[in-house]
Amino acid sequence: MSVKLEQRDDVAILTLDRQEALNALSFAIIDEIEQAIDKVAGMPVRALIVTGAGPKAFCAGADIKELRHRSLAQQRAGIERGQAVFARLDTLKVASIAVINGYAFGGGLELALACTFRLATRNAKMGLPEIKLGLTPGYGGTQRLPRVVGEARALEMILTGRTVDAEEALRMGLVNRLVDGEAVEAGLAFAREFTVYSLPALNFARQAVQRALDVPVHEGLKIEADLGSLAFRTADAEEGMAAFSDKRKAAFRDE
Ligand code: CO8
Repeated sequence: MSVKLEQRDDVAILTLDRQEALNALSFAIIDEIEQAIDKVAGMPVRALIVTGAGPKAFCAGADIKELRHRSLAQQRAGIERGQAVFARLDTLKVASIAVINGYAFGGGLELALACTFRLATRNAKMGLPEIKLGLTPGYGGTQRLPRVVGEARALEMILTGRTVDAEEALRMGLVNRLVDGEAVEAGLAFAREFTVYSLPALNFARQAVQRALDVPVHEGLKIEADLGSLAFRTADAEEGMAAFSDKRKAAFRDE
């Protein structure tokens, strides 16, 4: 197995481990990622960390050696399959954190873009170099990158295929933070900043923000009103407001 799944406290950790190919995404690994996401959906966790094994790479992208000599129909099916698997990260019941600990190219960066948050170690290097292969991004990069960094920066990265280092990625908002030390520990520390809160409230907030970029503002505000009202009806909202009044720490129960 090239995808490892473990649980540390209340956080699931998915690690790509195919170090001889810099954790490149073979079609078999795409299947394994899907199986791991299925398992995470049934685990008692409050966040998912996605990272790469070894000192060099988060993930060097689709397995280029597998891509050659495929029919057009196979290529289209492969693209749609990868898109569908990565889309499951978006809709997973818990937020996901990509800890980019080295190279994240092509499908590797697209995997990170499908996560809720991205952290990068200082040696991280990112890019969508498909253009250099005569290809274009196929696992969501053309859609998610402009939503994260804006159209002009996304077009620059996609049309030039250039590599962005960790500092530049932070400046352009491609990653949320740069982290030092061990990747999983850094991801766990970040996760603890939100896993203490009510899962229903976290999910309502995440859904509202995710849908913001797909609908006009007036519709987005309706979504905000709907989800905000649902949050207000939860026992956790009652507990949170009571705890504020009582000057104590809230004890959320995800209800
Ligand atoms: N696929 C297959 N093997 C890879 C890949 C890859 N993407 N990246 C690295 N490897 C392999 C190398 O072939 C090498 O194996 P070997 O020792 O057997 O020759 C091993 O990993 C180590 O790699 P390098 O020796 O190249 O290591 P360096 O440190 O010199 O370079 C780089 C690291 C810069 C990351 C370099 O390996 C590189 O440029 N890799 C390719 C990056 C890339 O172009 N990624 C985009 C791929 S296309 C894509 O992701 C499209 C997504 C959507 C497609 C939809 C398909 C259905």
